[in-house]
Amino acid sequence: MAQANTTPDSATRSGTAEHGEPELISGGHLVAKALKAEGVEVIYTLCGGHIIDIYDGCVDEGIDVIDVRHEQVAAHAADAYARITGRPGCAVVTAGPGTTDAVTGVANAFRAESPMLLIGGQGSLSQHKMGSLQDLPHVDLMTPITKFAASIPATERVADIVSMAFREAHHGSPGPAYLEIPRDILDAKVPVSKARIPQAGHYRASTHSAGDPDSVAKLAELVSKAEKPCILLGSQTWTCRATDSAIEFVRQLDVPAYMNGSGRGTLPPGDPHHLQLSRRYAFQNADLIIVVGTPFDFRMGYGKRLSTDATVVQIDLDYRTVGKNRDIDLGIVGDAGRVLSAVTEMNAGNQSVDSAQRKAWLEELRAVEDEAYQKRLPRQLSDSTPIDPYRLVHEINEFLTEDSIYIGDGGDIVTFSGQVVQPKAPGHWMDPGPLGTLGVGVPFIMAAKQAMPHKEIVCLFGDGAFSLTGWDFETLVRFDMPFIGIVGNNSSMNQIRYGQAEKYGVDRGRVGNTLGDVPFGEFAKMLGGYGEDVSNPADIRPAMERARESGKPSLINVWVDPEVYAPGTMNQTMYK
Ligand SMILES: Cc1ncc(C[n+]2csc(CCOP(=O)(O)OP(=O)(O)O)c2C)c(N)n1
Repeated sequence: MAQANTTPDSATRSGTAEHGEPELISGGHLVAKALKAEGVEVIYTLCGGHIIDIYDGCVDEGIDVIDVRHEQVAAHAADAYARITGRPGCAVVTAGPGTTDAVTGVANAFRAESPMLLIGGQGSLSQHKMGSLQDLPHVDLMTPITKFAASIPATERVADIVSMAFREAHHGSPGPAYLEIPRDILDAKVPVSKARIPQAGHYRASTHSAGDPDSVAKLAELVSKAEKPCILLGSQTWTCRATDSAIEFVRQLDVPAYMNGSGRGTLPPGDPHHLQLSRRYAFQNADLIIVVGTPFDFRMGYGKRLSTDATVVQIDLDYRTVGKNRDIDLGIVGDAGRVLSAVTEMNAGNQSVDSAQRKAWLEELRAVEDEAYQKRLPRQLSDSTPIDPYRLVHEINEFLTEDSIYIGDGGDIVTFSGQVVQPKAPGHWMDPGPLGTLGVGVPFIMAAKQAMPHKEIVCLFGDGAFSLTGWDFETLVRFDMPFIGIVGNNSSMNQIRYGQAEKYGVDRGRVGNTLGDVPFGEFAKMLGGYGEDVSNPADIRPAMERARESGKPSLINVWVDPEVYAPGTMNQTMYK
């Protein structure tokens, strides 16, 4: 894979001490040193005169520079890099339009609790409020969608404030931070001795808090006494890297598990405790429901889908999430891994867990699960043309290996995949998160391939979603980042079309959501990738195999039936 398109200079630009002069360092080089201390290995960027000194610093620090074609892509890639690596992702954009272009990516990271840092340029402080090129109130713009937004007032403070941003980004549930650096502050050189340059591992504390011990003990008791418990492993299961603790918990205490968001893949498909299609039933019939690291937001019907008779326990990194929208019986603010491990340990050898009862409960859920699966199976195996979206997502699920990171970027087509595609390993499922942003696919691929070059990346796009950020397919070609892309092409924004047609009738329901018949395989070829067009269900798998073999960024354009919709779209579940 092509790494940074930069070559380190042999001489450091930080200013060599000569003739007794103090060693000098510029703001951009201080940024790079602070990024390096945090373990940031790459920045995503689109250039501008306000920020070039940061690139120069990155050259010295050996930080890769991935230059993209739209700042939204840079910000989404930084978000994805943070999710995949557990280290902050960083995007660097120029002042004004560069920063406003990045807003969507930062907003997405905010709702997804992803600790990315956006660094943006600004006109020189010496021209403050004079109408300098690309001047905007960036900090005001960013404040509501970040955990921390600030302007850096002095070159000496640059690295210090970058490390402050990282502290803030990791506090409680993680999230994005934004720093504006005026051009003269970035370019100025100051004596190294006057700048605080925080050293790796010496400027922030571990955030793995264990939760209130009394509450943890209470949870251990509830689990041991429950007859029909279940657990929902949400995104923070992955954020906290709590997957091993979660697996131990469900296996040792015999608790059926459901997964959502980045928590998908915590248990492998086929695991006796891995359940998916019986969730609604479990939430109605369980006597104990443990919700880990996911809010009672629209994805949970704001908590309304949980039986009012069940004992509900919520574990979250953020105190503001616990008990929000729905009453709970027990709340624990803490790290999912620490809490679950403590509960497992407290119950080790506990005889009060009635294994026969648990077995019967698991069998009850498995029967519900199997019935739902059998009902859907004919659609998954359908040979009809145009292709049933269920068949497409079934083929993708069969195609994934333990080393495939799956990314979903689209509307209805991705709703289908949410029902059928099961990642085979923890951290191998990526979606935008609760902001539901279309266009994350290409940048998420970029970050996943950069962070995990040995992994295979498989991305399912809607044709609408791909079109938002698709030009950065070229960036994937330029940096030699192979992946298998599948476009579920229905020439429409179908998820919106359904609700419109229901409300206004079929003809009026077509307004504003109809796309052209774009053969995206040709688009991939035009930009130097691999592409194919598929209209027959039997050709899906061989086309994906050829894309895998090609070793190139690829798009398999699959024409799917525009007249069928996923159940979630038909129920308009997302608005309820
Ligand atoms: C950036 C952004 N703009 C608009 C929307 C609203 N939206 C949700 S689903 C959808 C349709 C997506 O179409 P496509 O990706 O082709 O998938 P399909 O629903 O057709 O399967 C739209 C426009 C959104 N979620 N994100």
